[in-house]
Amino acid sequence: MTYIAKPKFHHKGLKKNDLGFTHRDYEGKISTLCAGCGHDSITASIIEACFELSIEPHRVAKISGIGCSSKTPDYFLGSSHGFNSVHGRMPSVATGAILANRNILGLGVTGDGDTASIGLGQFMHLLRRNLPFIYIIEDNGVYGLTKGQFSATADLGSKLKTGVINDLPPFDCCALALRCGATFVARSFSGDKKQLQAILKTAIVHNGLSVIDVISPCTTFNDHEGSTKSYSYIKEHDEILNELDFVPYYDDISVEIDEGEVKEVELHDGSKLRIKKLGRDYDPSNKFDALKAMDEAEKKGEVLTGVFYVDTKKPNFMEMLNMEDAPLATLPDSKVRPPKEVLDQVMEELR
Ligand SMILES: Cc1ncc(C[n+]2csc(CCOP(=O)(O)OP(=O)(O)O)c2C)c(N)n1
Ligand code: SF4
Ligand SMILES: [Mg+2]
Repeated sequence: MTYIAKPKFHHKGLKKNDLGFTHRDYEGKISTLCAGCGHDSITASIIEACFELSIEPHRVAKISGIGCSSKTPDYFLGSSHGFNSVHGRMPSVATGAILANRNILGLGVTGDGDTASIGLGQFMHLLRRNLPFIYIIEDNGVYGLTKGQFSATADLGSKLKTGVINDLPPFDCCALALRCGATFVARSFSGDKKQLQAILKTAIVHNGLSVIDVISPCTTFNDHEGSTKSYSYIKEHDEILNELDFVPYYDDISVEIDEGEVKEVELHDGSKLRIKKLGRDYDPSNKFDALKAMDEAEKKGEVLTGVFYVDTKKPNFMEMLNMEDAPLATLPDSKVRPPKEVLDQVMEELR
């Protein structure tokens, strides 16, 4: 039996989306994270993006690893499917889930430790596969849940609350994602809800792997002077690469566009991502421009945010595998199991 979420009974005054759902239908349990934690702002943006795009909650699978960040799927989309996996192993669980049911919208939430420390091997293989999946890294540069040790995204020279200085260079998850095959790569800041929501909405309709690295300050262990992932550091060093606006395909497009300043990227379902170029002539379809922009920002000590790269042409994992249109999970045994005679023949050959 398939469980289908239905709009709950709500006070008349609450705003509804096209499916009749209100914000409350996209909320989850009350967060148990520390007050001011950036992860809670990301949760709020996920709720808003799903509400505005009228996503059917029963069609979403939330998959995470272990960490404060990986706890957050409990705080949004309370009637969706959810799986809290093992530390650093979310990509393989997600790959299995999406392969089993290609109609599901896979939403992965993970941390910088989960991704770039223990989970680096799994992350790299996910990148090669272009699985249609949204991979959100809630990046605070520390292992928040285990009391704030440096993760592999902590910047060289950044300081822990205890005074310990990081003497190892970081992995840049966006640069890795670009190099290894992700077809949508973006960085945002938990405090910039407008930008983050536009990025999330685009990732939701993108038909391939979307990696979104969201700088998300840990107010308890990494929000002091000397940290490069604190609220004050990001506010001072944030350089916005492009101003984004997402237009769903079913909306009338009635926004004034200044041709000289806007680059429009059409996504698979006809939705459009409009990227307003600021200063430099940035082309999000050029991987080399993206790597160069990241490199330049790093040299200047800036945190570059925006959509770095979009490729709508590369086949996704399902297309590469030539899979049936019908989700595997819905196929009868007769279609997914070889008949007894074939199994007997295989056994015979192995004798
Ligand atoms: C196999 C395994 N190793 C280590 C741990 C301990 N552990 C739990 S969460 C975590 C780090 C979480 O850091 P991150 O992914 O950055 O999430 P955050 O808490 O910062 O959001 C560690 C090392 C574990 N649960 N399982
Ligand atoms: S320890 Fe840090 S990451 Fe974890 S909930 Fe608290 S503020 Fe957030
Ligand atoms: Mg972390």
